[in-house]
Amino acid sequence: MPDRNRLRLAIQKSGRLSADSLDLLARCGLRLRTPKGRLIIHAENFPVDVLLVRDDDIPQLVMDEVCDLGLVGTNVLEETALERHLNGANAGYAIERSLDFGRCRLAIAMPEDRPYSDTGDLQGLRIATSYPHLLGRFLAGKNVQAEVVLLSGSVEIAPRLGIADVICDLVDSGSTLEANKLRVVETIFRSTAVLIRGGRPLAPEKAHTADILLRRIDGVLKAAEAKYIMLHAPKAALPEIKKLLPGAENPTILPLAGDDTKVALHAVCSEAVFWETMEALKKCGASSILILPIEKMML
Ligand code: PRT
Ligand code: ZN
Repeated sequence: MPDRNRLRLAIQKSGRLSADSLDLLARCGLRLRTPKGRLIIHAENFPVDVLLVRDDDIPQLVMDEVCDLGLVGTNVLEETALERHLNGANAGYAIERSLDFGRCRLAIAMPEDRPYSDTGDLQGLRIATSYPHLLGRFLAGKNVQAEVVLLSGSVEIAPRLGIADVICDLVDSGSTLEANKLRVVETIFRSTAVLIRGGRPLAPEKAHTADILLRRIDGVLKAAEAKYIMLHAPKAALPEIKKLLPGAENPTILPLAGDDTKVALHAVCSEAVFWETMEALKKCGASSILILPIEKMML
């Protein structure tokens, strides 16, 4: 019998989001052993069961309340929601957190040698895509009539095969497009991985577990950007040095043994510390500047 109080979380079984999803859960302290071939993993030290599924199935598993939470790209989420709205199915969900992986954009791309000036040039063309609803919404918004050719994969070869004139597909680095002599002419959607829950509130026991998980995710996300900075500084330069520290509140100032003119400064910077910042600190007289990663953070 499944334990009704355990939270069910769907993640991608195998693909671009899998490693980052498992990594996030591990950073949140969930002990997940992943035996090969298993479709469900019971966290050993936390009341969460993780379902390993295709990313396309994640929104509907959450919207149909088979799972309480899901980790999925907003591209798949929005496409599914549009489709379910059209079919009159329940499309309720809430985005609990935006995550720092799975970034890409859904873009219309044309053969490099084809001229393009604006969306009017898409009129009457055949556009191959796996995202008919996101594309349809974009075209309708621009008053463009085009034929949508539905393909489930390898969309980028459609123009070469002669089954479409242009494509609408996910782009990350752009190298797939380049290899197929295509160029982006319109970005229609920007996507990132998100943690979602269904439209209805969770039962109290599960809501409590979800709250703990969300707070841990917040800690992981904050720690990813944050850095711990340590440096030595002349006392006189402190006001200027403090102004240079990105997003630091109330640094700790410690005396330096054997030197009355200098102090040690320790601070948590909530934003990334770039080389330029370090160079500016050095110019103000700072020395022995150390920037350390932060593994976990709870404010
Ligand atoms: O089997 P399953 O259905 O679970 O996996 P899948 O093959 O449908 O999806 P997968 O693993 O390829 O992608 C999962 C999710 O990762 C997507 O839904 C997006 O949210 C996100 N993501 C981020 C991407 C990309 N970047 C991406 N670049 N998904 C796909 N691509 C593909 C794109 O379709 C194109 O073929 O990568 C190619 C382009 O990459 P670049 O770097 O050459 O531009
Ligand atoms: Zn998929």
